[in-house]
Amino acid sequence: MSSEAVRKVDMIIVGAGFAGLYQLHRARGLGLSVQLLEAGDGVGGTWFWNRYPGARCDVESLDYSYSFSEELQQEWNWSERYAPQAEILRYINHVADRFDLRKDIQFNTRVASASFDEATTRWTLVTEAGERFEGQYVIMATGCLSIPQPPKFKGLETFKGQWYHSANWPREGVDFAGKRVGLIGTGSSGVQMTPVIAEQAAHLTVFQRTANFSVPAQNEPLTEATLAHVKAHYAERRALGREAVTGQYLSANDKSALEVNDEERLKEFEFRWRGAGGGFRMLRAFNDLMRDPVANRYAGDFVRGKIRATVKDPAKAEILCPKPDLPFGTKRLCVDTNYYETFNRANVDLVDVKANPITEITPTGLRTTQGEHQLDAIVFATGFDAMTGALLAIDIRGAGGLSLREKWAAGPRTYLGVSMAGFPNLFVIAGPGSPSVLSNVVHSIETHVDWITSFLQRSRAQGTARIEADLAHEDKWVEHVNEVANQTLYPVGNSWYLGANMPGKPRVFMPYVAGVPAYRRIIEGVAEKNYEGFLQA
Ligand code: N01
Repeated sequence: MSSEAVRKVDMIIVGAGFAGLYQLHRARGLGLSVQLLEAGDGVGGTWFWNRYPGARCDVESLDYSYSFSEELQQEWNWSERYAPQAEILRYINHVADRFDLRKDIQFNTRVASASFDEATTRWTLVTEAGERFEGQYVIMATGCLSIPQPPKFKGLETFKGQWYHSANWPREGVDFAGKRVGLIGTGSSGVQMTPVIAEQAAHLTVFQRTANFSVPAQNEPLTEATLAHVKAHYAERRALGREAVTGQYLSANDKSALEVNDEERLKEFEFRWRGAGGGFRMLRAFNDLMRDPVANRYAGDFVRGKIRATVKDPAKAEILCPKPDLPFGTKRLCVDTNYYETFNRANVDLVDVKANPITEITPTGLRTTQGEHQLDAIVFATGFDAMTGALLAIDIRGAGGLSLREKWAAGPRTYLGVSMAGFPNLFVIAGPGSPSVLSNVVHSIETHVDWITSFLQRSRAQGTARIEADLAHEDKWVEHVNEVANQTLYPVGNSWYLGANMPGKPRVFMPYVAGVPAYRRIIEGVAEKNYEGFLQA
């Protein structure tokens, strides 16, 4: 397309991950013409970019999958409880083919700006290559963890070896055999990579700034019998997920950690650590882990006990134990396979870079305040500009030229996590102010897409050209999101949920913590009251 030509459609979707693809499918069902723009050269979003060794989902595959098509969920066979990245990418490619989605997707297209025209009530999006697209509706399906935080280390440009970021991994993979590898970052990405790189490399040094909590995934192959059973009862599983706080059914214990004796408490934690299936089940061990500091401390102490029992070198174990200023689960809980065990290997070292900060990258390695480490390769698992990064990377101008970057200068403000006052006809999927990253995000994506689609169907039937969140309702929602977050321990941990991982980013707790069922009842209530809080003209 020439840069002067404008492609006009009803809806423009940005991003071809789980959210964008499903929105495309649903919008077609409304009879809308749709153009989906995707920066990568394939579908998959997060799963397209994050190809680092050991990458897999921390939500079980049988839940982290679309529920909208019975045929799809019956025909697809997941191989493991937690699917590896390559398998999720195969799944999402299968979905794109099965529903014939590719013909409306333009790949290798990064959106640079989006501006709303009050006279026509339409948006114009301009790509980095200068192409223009015009649509009545814009759906930002840009993802919550899609803008990697670039490594900002003095001297990186002098490094003679290879360096990589977890979220921008070479497609052909990396062979670390015989190499001395340095890994910076111990969030979910670093924790998943550590055991795999340790097996390949001659030597691995993990540079840890903050010790995070990690729990065993208890991953295992899914047997034919398990698959057959789940498929026979899939509707029930999905229904349980809808009523679970995270959108994924994990049996929750409705007792306080304070109402049981030490023996019962330990038994419950042990059960969740190994017997019940591992992973996020630990967060559901008692009903007050994320609200009561004493209850939370019990969980933290339990995991610290496990670390000390697993890691043979007591000095390493102490470095790996999260400190009391990080309550259990307030940073995204890591879900691992053999993470702590890996530190018993002779070829793995651990460096505490909080005590001895990294001062610079050198041509042959990395220097901390304690000395130099010789490295052939450096892996940055240093995270993302989460939740707002992808939206603010685009110069979005709403009614009257209002800039989203200015509106969000002190932190994100949305109504219901899907819409922003001043930005008519533009919706965000799983945005800040919705359960999003605190939930099984595929479930939250389906909830948002279905809700947005119903709203558009109705507004088109009524001849409404412009839909916009009302500022007063938005303000109230932001207040509510903060209020419920402050009733929990979440804002205590210095996490990316708060923007605390990005120097200079406003400190605002971004996801909505009240849980998936509570949130869904709110948005359903809004819909029933003629989409209360939206100006419709
Ligand atoms: O990123 P992170 P991630 N010097 O921000 C450290 C999802 N995800 O890519 O804590 C030294 O969690 C930083 O240290 P600190 C999941 O939601 C899911 O691992 O800021 N260290 C931290 O240790 C996850 O939460 C899956 O002190 C530096 C690490 O880098 C989210 O993505 C898999 C540093 C960043 O951790 C992000 O995870 C992977 C510096 N200058 C990701 N800068 C699954 O489904 C940063 N760090 C399993």
